[in-house]
Amino acid sequence: MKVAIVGVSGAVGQEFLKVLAERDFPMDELVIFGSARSAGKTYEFKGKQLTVKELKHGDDFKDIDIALTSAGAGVSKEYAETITKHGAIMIDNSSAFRYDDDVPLVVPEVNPEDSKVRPRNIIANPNCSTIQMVVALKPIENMSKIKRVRVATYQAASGAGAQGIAELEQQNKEVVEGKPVTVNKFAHQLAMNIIPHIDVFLDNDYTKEEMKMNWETKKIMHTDAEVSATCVRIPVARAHSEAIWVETEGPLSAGAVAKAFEEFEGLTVIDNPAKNEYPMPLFVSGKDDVYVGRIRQDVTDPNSITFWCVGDQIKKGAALNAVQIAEWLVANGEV
Ligand code: 2RA
Repeated sequence: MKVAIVGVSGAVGQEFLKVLAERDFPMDELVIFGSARSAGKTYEFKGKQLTVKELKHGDDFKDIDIALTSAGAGVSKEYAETITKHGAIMIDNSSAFRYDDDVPLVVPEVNPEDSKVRPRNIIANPNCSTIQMVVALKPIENMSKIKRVRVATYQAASGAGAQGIAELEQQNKEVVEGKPVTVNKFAHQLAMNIIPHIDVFLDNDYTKEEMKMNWETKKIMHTDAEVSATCVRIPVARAHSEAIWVETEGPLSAGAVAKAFEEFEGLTVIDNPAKNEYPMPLFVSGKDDVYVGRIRQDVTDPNSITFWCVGDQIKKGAALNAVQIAEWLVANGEV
């Protein structure tokens, strides 16, 4: 088994290295690729130094079985053919192929079987805000069909990559030192602020980030349930939080939903209001599971449940989900 990482110098690329090592992913060799700028750099993997190879068109992926790619949609589109032409399965973290009918969009806890049908040898990793939400929606859908979802997100700087985290750190320092604040990556100053704007605005006045939660949920869960999202960037380093309202066809009690969450693979429940215990991004950062809490009946509707959901954006929202797809392929003889 030979695995490649494409875009190894980015925040998700670096997390691929950590997650593959942490989970002792079964492989004989790991090859790491990056841009011309990253080529020649070295990164440690399980005590060995690996050197970044420049991503080029050619036959470098000839013996690769699985390629984990996270170098942006443009790079994914340009190199998909190079990566897959000899049979490598490309698990792509970008938005390049998510909405293509012949590319499965997979969250292993929700729709692992979709990975089997991949005519182009590409499997897409969903957007981070969608991944953590559908892990929590699935056990609800298993009990009563979901009719509608409303969600407000509180997304960490890490969603904008390593530069996003660096910009937040720099702004925090500048604010403390009373200096003018540098703004590059985000539309406005993020430190001491929140920004109700992630990705571009679309014709319907939602942002693309918000519509991704609608489109991707339908594709992953094979549902026609509509999702209305408001996506907000907050000055937190690396875990996304979401307030979620779910309307189901039949009534569900908060207790039954909490039990279903507890029993569901990939979810951890922290829900003890009496002790001020609920998931928070500071404590979920670096964790594998999606955390849920504040589970309660919606006072406006007996057929609705509302809860709070936090997931590490770089881990479950990106690198870990992709590696779990790879693990599923291995475990099911798909590779
Ligand atoms: C963000 N969802 O948080 C994006 C990253 N994929 O900006």
